[in-house]
Amino acid sequence: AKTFGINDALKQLGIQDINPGTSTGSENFSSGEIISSYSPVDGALIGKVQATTQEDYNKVITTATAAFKTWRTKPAPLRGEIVRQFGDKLRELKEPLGKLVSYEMGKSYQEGLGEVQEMIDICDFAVGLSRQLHGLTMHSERPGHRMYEQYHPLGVVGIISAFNFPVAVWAWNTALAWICGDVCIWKPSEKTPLCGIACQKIAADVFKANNLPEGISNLINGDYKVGEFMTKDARVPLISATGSTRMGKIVAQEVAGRLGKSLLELGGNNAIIVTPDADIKMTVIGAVFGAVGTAGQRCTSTRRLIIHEDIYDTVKNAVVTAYKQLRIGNPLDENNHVGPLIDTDAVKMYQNALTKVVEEGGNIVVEGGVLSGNGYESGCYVKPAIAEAQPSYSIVQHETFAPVLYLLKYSGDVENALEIQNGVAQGLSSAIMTNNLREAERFLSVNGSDCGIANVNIGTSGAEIGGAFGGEKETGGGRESGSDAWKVYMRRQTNTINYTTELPLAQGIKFDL
Ligand code: UN1
Repeated sequence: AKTFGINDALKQLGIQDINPGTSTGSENFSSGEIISSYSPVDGALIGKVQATTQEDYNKVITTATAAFKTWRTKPAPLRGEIVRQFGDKLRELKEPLGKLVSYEMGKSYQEGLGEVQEMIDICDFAVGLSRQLHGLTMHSERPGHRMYEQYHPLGVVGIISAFNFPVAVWAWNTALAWICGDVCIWKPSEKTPLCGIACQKIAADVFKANNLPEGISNLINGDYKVGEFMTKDARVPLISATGSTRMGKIVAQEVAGRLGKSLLELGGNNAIIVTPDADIKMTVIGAVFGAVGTAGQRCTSTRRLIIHEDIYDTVKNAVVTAYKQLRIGNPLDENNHVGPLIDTDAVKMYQNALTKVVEEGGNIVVEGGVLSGNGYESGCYVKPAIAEAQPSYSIVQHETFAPVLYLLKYSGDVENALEIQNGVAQGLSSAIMTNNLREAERFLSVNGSDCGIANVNIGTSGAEIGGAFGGEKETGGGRESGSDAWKVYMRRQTNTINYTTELPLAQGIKFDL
């Protein structure tokens, strides 16, 4: 049963029963296998997408490579104007697209809308940036010489995105890549292929309306093997990949093997440190949203609460009480806080984590479990769980993409909490809850958090697009979205110009002929 206006949303977005999953813009084709997209919300078949074969991909890369030659010559502010129009279309279609995100992925409608808002925000950011792709001017050591640097478009950018942010992560990459003069080939997750179809249609309409060639925005579909068409292809100078650390290691090695560039956004194991000076009310909101929002399937989800022993029981009781108010159910129903996991495989991983933490000696304080019965027929709805654990447990060291929160206790100085926080392989997001200036600054200092994102009195998830997004260690080191993340989508060129009639050599070298 497709409820909550889903049928209308699909119609508005141009989703068919069977959709060709390969596209260079207005041209849509595909000769691969059929991928069926089932909603985790109610288990219903939403639609089908035909996957991309190697032959289909060859057509795409040829078209994209040709389009790049035209697109790169358009002035950057003009490219910005196209992205502005794309952002306007997203504003028009925010509700249906937000609904599709919610229905196909399972996050709450509010979060679906929030995801589309991130797309709109990055478009606005990219439009401004299209007039600010600045390089530096340097002073030459030689008389009568000028030296400066410029940023040129890179080429075809391959984007591999995950199911959990089925539209925003593509937009972060593609909006910047477009204003930088690149063309993009996107492989969305095979778990959320219809979100990809919808976005590609919106982009294609804009390019067509502006009489721009096929191949500036391209879509391919399928599993990791389809991603490999790009990772192995030297015609794709940059691969931006979001997903598991396991996937990232494979992509990194493949791309490095041909000396390509990769931008990796991989797993997180994000913690909030709660010190004796924390505001408990704020801590509870930040921690609970961080742990159960998107059913714990954000790479920035809060996995660990590192609580000082003096306030441990207070914080634990407050969080447990908050969990009792959580309503789990259809994410399109705005009365619910927590929707389903993406599929039943994710449910198994969630169950394994709960078994494992108990085996390792953990103590469950909020019981988990899979929900069944009316409204839960898809088998993907689970109860957010909390376990008291030790930092060293292997399951605590591991990222489980589900709403399982571990409570860890520390004593003494914030130093000890930092050691626990940094003592994992991942390094994406981190937070401290404190009103103590010394603790906050210590957390942000050179020997503080080792993560790409470090927040004070905010949770670990829900980053704004204006900052560079990404993390260290096994998170992969990439940065996308705001700040100067655009630079990865361009090639830098250093130019030295001699406007004299002499040819002095640098470093004072004499070479008289
Ligand atoms: C992700 O989970 O892959 O910071 C991205 C956040 C969101 C993006 C998450 N703005 O939680």
